[in-house]
Amino acid sequence: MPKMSEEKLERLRGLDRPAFDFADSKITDFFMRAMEQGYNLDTTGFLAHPGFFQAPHKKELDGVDIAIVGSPLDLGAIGLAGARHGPQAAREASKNYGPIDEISGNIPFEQCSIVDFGDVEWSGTRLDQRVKQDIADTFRELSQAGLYTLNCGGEHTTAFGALKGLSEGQGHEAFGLLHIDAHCDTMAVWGGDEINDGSVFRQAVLNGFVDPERTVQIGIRGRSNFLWEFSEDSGMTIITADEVFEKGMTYVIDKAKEIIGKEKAYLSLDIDGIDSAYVMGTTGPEPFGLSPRQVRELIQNVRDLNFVGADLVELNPNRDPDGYSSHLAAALLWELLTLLVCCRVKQTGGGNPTNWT
Ligand SMILES: [Mn+2]
Repeated sequence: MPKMSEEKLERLRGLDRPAFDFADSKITDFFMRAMEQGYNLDTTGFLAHPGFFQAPHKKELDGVDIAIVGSPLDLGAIGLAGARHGPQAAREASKNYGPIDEISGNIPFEQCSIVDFGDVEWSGTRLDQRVKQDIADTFRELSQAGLYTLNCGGEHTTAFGALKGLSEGQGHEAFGLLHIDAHCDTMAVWGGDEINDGSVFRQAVLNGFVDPERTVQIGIRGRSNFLWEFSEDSGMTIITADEVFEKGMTYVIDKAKEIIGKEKAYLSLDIDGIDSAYVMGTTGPEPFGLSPRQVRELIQNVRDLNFVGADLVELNPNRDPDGYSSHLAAALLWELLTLLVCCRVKQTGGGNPTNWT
């Protein structure tokens, strides 16, 4: 093997810079500022800020742009229990994500004040009390304070509480909905619970939180398609997983934008929308679904819409012994957070950095 010339070695040694002395000074500035406040690049040990993406855990909302909230609930999950452990598993995995928005090169924590609000606190054991009261009250408070919200479930039923709170906090707004899922979740009341993780969006429409004509449901497939008549009857647009593969992502993205439009919207990501070959750590895994790249592409290409809230639901760590589903969930939560930051910055102009102290 030929020896490297002294000149070449000299040139290469000249490229060796100290840690955090990046050519892009805004990255250096971020690390200098955030690390002084306890943000840590080495996430293996005890962290000063153990919240989502090391966002500061705060309850006071003054000056805050975006709150990430955990909803540890699985009482209304049809199928497997365990999604109540989703928020904590996603938090743990999220420590390894951030701080850069890969598309713009911006740092969300420098653009917006982001907090981990913690988990919704339960006032009792009943499902409808937790959803219609505890979750809804939490999100109404955040919405009335003008915040955008990112909910981490928990079962999909938690989205009903988040939508109720956001809608009521904003003068009973009916949101457009970008819904990624294997299932439409618009079934009829079955048994005792009016709202469960199979009926969330029928109930969200019937309560006026979601406009079905501004709703698109993407990735639908599987054994239970006979349950989703309400989606078609109410005017929702369904794009099945097969159609996504046949028509391609450009078609899906254009269609979603056309249907949702520029009014306020909500993005709900059920992680079972992704193929069970990638995600078995979920309540109702389904094969023949979307790839993680397709879901990421979709989230990254709707930044010009007007999302005021989003969620990632149905992560079930009990079915995720190797932690892969949690790892992917955290990566997708980061994409959802950057989406909300982009939408927020369009409204506020940005320039409101996160403070950890
Ligand atoms: Mn669902």
